[in-house]
Amino acid sequence: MYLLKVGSVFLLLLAIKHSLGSPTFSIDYKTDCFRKDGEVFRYISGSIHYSRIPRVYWKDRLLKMYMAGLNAIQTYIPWNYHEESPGRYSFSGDRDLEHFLQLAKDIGLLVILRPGPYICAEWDMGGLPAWLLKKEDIILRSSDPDYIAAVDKWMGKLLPMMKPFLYQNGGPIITVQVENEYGSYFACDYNYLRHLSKQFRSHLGDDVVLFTTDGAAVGYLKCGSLQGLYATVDFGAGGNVTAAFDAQRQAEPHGPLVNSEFYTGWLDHWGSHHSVVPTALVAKSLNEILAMGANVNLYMFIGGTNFGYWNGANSPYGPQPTSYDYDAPLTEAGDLTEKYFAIRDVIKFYRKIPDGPIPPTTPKYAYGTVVLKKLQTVSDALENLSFSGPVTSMYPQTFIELNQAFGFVLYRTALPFDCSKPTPLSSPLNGVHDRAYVSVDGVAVGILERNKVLTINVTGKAGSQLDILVENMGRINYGKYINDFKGLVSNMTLGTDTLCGWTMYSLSIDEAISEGLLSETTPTQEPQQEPQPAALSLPTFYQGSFIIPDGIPDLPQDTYIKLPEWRKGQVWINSINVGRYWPSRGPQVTLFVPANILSTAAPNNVTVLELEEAPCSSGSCSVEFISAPVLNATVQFDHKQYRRLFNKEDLL
Ligand code: 6GJ
Repeated sequence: MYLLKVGSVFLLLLAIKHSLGSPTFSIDYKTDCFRKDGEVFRYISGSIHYSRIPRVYWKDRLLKMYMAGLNAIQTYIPWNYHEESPGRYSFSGDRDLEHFLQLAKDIGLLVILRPGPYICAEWDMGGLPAWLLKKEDIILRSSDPDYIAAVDKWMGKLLPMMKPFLYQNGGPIITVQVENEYGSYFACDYNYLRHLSKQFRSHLGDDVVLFTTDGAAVGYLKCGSLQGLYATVDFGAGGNVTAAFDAQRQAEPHGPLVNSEFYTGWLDHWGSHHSVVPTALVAKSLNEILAMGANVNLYMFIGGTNFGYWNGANSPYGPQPTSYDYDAPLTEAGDLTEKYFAIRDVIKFYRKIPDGPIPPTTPKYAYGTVVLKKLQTVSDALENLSFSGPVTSMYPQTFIELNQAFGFVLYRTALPFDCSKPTPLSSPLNGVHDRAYVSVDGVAVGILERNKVLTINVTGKAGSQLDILVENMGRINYGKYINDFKGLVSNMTLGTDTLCGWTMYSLSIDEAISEGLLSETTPTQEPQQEPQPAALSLPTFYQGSFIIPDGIPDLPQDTYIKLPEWRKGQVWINSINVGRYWPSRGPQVTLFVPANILSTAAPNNVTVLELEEAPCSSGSCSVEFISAPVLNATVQFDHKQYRRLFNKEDLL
């Protein structure tokens, strides 16, 4: 009886607010729907991650989503994208969240905001900043006091920025998600969820609709939902829609049906086949969902790109590629697809599609072949790459201990004894996180890889220099192993000896390239003979440039860079880190290069860090700019699916 009274009072207050003309958005438990300004409202939303799309393209993508018939968009806020070190915030340029929200509002799209603090999203450590791992035994996504202290500080910065954008305050944000699929996480810490709920309420007020999202199974909802947070579910195309919403009804007997993540495609991993979800399956399931009157968010509507080092990984260890195309209705480059129009045709049955032109697919330009020249190896450039200088210690330190979050660290020691015979260099505890390029006295000898290659044989003399360049390939973003330390996270052995006495160089490669600190190393002596194409070379920088003439209408245009015969590395264009390439493993072969990083006013510089073997000694030392992507090349490994495409219980 009491609850009924409270409910009626709440509705009365809402009605009063509404009658006074203030915008209202709420849940109506009597008629199992959302109400916007007092009227029944159902959202048809699409996920777009501003952190994966250049700012200059936000309006284009949002307009395409609006013209598809969506009335809302959903976006995550990656904490680590905005607070790369404690207390140092960035909200400008490509990180200008407020501008993104204003654009959505101006276009007529409402917003479903997902500020985490954990977001999963195939994003490094699920959006949590790596510096949280400074406390080695921190329990992430729990009531751990150090984690909570950092969360409170971050939410104390972010949520007051978001409050003016709430629908009730004249903004586009209609609902706010607390955490992310918490029911899939081992901790099941209700006090943590309660704390977050209290924090969100205290910063955002009592009117905003707060919700949770979990897999569509009671097992997930058990630890993922909380009184006061509206429980929603997620499930993909091809499943049993009724059963999935029955699961939601277990947690929410009344209120709107909501699928917060209707998977329109799926994620990729290096070494696995490119994921695709058939358009017909997506259209059929979407129609079922809409026919039930349910609210839905299509995850992803546009996936975009993991520029730089931002990709995440799945357990046991499978990093995701640079492209987050996701086989989504809009491609990574924002192109309209068959799936886009099929979804638009389904939505037409349920709401009026806006009239007017759909922004066209942007033209792509093939700038052709660009010849590169060898600059210097990482080892040659060490002085210019290691801004903080060498650190010495008995045993190897992790990236975080060396105050480094992303990229590469060089670990150096000396062979403690003669290895005239091939001697095993091992990481017995699988502690190479994640890939290591090994050389002895300046000669590349092999590659170690987490979970795959824990031992290689080396030869050399006592005192020979052993270099191990360790690459962070992305932190696990889902499950209990998200506290994913990087570097040599456990000791290395040579034969039966533990290697001690390390010198470590934290490499600031992006900064060094931006400051133009890389140069050509003139060889100390002419090579005795043409170097034979080795199976492996030292990690080496190459550089070239190309001109886009000014005065040509429509140039520069988007393009894709392809690195034929190159094996694995990182690419910078005009000092912008466009991401990782690994055509020797696939499935991604090309990297998206948005027009906004290209110039007609000066030569466009291309810098490549090739980690294994460039084609320069045996073939053409060049890269190509082409007009179409290649994301589904044959893969060199097809390991077991890192994360089952669909768990049985997810599909019920
Ligand atoms: C979500 O977890 C996550 O919330 N997710 C997927 N879920 C399928 C779960 C299978 C066990 S696939 C990709 C998305 C994103 O990671 C999203 O952030």
